[in-house]
Amino acid sequence: MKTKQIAFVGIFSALAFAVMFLEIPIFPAAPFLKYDPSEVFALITALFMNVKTGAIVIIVKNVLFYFAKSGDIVGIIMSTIAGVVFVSIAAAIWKKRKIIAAGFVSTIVVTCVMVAANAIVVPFYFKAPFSLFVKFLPWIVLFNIVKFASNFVLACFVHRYLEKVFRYS
Ligand code: RBF
Repeated sequence: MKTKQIAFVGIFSALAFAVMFLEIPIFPAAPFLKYDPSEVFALITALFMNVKTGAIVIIVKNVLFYFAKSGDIVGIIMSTIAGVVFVSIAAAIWKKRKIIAAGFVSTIVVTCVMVAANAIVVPFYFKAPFSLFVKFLPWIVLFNIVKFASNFVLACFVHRYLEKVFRYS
């Protein structure tokens, strides 16, 4: 790892870790789905560095959060899967200068992946029949679309701001 890469991971993992404490359950019908904007900092890292470094930011902030607050390994694993999928796809397409496509494709793919992950995890997590997952399904779809579309738009603004800062520094 180069020095600049280490600095990026340190600063952006710390920022991502800090905002993860927000944990807003945006849909009361599915309170285990909690919104936070931490993926914004991982996506920014992936754009200024590379996809692998962005994924490292996701893993570092989630491991820190597991020990600092959550203690819920299932939630952390779900958050890590979603974060890595979102950042990898969004950054890869963004780098081909297709920013609108990056937002749409990453949000749709991460939503599909998380529907599949929830289909496996929800019955075990709540020790309930598969029908509970079906009940939660509309909220899972809506949550992932709202969360990742919002975080993508936020990342666009932060990225534009940082590009100016880095240009004049
Ligand atoms: N996070 C997501 O971004 N998308 C999901 O679909 C998702 N599903 C989850 C399912 C379960 C059963 C749990 C416990 C967590 C899930 N999470 C998901 C993570 C959650 O929103 C939150 O980020 C973590 O619990 C850490 O606060």
